[in-house]
Amino acid sequence: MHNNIDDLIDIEKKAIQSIDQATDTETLEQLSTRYLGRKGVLTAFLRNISALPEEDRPNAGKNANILKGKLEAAFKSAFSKVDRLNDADSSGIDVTLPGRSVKRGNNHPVTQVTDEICDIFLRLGFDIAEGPEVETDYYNFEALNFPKHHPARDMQDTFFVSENIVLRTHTSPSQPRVMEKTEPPIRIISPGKVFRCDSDVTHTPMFNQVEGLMVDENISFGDLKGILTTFIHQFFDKETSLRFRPSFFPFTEPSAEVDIRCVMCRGKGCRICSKTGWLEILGSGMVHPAVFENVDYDTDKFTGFAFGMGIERLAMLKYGIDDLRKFFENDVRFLGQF
Ligand code: 2U9
Repeated sequence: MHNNIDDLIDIEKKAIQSIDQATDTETLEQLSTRYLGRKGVLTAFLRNISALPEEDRPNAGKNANILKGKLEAAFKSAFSKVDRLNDADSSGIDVTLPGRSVKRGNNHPVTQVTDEICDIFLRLGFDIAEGPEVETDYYNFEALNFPKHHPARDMQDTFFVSENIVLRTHTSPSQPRVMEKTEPPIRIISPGKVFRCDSDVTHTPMFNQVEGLMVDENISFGDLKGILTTFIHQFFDKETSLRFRPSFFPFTEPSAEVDIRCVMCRGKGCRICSKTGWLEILGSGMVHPAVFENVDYDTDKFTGFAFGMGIERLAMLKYGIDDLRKFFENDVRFLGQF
C-alpha cells in the first residue's frame, strides 16, 4: 500500500509517463480511472493517510492533493490533444490550420455607376421612379411625342412583343406614368435597363440608362444648366469643362446635348474623341408642351427640363474602358477591378 512521500513521487512519474504516451481516448479514460477513480491509486493513498503517524499526515494530505490537481490538468490537456488528432485523422482536415480567406464579391461596375449617379441626384432632391421593362407603345412613344412614323418606332430599332407592347427603348416612359398621378413640383430620375434592336462593337441590344425630369413653376434652361453642371462636376471632376450643343429630340424643345472635354487627350484631339477634343455624355432639353398636355399639366403654369444618359458610356469614360462588350462578358478578372 502507498503511504509515504516517495510513493507519491513514484505515482506522479508513472502517471505522467503513461499520459504522455497515450494516443487515444480509451487509454486515457482507463488511466484516469486507474489514478483518479474511486478505487484508484491516488484515492487509496488519501484513504491510507489515517494510518500514517500523526505528524506525517498533514504533509502527505497536502502533497497528495497537489498531485491530484496536477494529474487532472495533465488529463485535460491530453484529452484535448487526442481529440484534435482524431478530428484531423477522420475528416482529412487539420482543424488547427488557419482558414483560407474568403474572396469578397463586388457590385457590377454598371450597378456601381448607376448607384453613384442616383446618389448625386438624390442629394439634389430628386426621387427615384422606376417602371416596367415591358411597356405599352403609348408610354414608350405616344406620351413622349414621338410622331407616328418616327424611325425609333421602326421594327429595326424597337423590339416588339405585340402590336402595342414593346421592350422599352428608354426609361423615360416611367415618367409620364408618375406625372399622370402627381401634380408638380416633381423631381424624378429613372434608372434601368433599356432594349434596342441594335448590335455591333459600340451597341448592345440591352444597355442601362438614367433619365431625369424636373417640373415646377418658372423652371428655365438656366436650371437645366445648373443641375447638369453640378452633376457633371460631381461625377467626373469639379474642373471638368463642358459645353451645351443644340440638338433635337421629339420630347424636348429646345434640346441640347452636353459634351465634356475629352478625358483622354484633355482637348488636344485623339481617337476617343474623333479628334474633336469633346465627348458627348448626355442629352437634355426643356420638356415639349405636347408631353405636358398628354398628362394634363397646365402648360401656362408649368415648365420643366429633362435629360438622359447611357450608363455604360459614362462608366467607360470614367474608368477608361475601351470596349463596351467587357461589361457583358462576366469575366471576374475585369469585374473584380471595380
Ligand atoms: C419626359 C420628357 C422628356 C428625357 C431625355 C434625352 C434627352 C436623351 C439619351 C441619352 C443617351 C438616351 O442613353 S441614351 O441613348 N437621352 O438624350 N433624354 S431628354 O426626356 C424626357 C423624359 C421624360 C416626360
